[in-house]
Amino acid sequence: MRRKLAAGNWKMNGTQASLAMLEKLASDHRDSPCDIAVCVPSYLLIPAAATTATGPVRIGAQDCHAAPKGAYTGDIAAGMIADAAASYVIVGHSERRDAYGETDALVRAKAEAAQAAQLTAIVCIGESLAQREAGEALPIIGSQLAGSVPDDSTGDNLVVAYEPIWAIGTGKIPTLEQIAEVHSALREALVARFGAAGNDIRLLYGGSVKPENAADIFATSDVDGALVGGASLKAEDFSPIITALA
Ligand code: G2H
Repeated sequence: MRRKLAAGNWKMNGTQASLAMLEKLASDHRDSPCDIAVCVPSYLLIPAAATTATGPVRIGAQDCHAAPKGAYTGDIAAGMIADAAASYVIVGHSERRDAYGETDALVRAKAEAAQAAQLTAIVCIGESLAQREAGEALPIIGSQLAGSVPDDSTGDNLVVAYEPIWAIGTGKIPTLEQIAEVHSALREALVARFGAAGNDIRLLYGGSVKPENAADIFATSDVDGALVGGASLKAEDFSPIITALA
């Protein structure tokens, strides 16, 4: 049975003052049957993990380098994220694929580094609007999945997030049928590659998830939770999303 996961992605938002929100989430959802994660900017990893050490909220980073250490100015290694007592790291978010030209091969190397550091990699994939309109969504997503996911993946060290690029921060979401179609194709591909263990890997939907649409998205088959950006910045928005998942 896959545990549901509500993961927030603060992107380049939040300050030390935002840590109070994590305490509120932890207290409001201390009996939640779901996993809860918040992926914070790197400089908040240590205080966020310290703030949430005993509650239901786990902390994640938003990217890592593929190398364990070295002369990579400005980057952070997966081992450093683990050393901060964080549990997750997002890799291959479309904002990074776009801004930094990150390829599937690089995303896979980062996910491998994350798994080697005992972190759970949240690997993001998703099609552009042009690809969707050209009828290429499924093949594109299938190829991103094949190229970005490491061979040693399990339900413990990998989460896949389907984030159609055109739905990110735009308020638009795919139809529930489109989400179901993609998630079912992803599940099939994971089982084809990993056998029964492919059934243990969680599939999140991401892109303009809000309190108003969360319940419908979570009722969609093969959706095990959400990766939430804008609506994870305030407890009053993220909290009802977590509740809708339970
Ligand atoms: C997609 C998502 C979080 P938002 O990037 O990863 O952001 O919920 O703001 O669309």
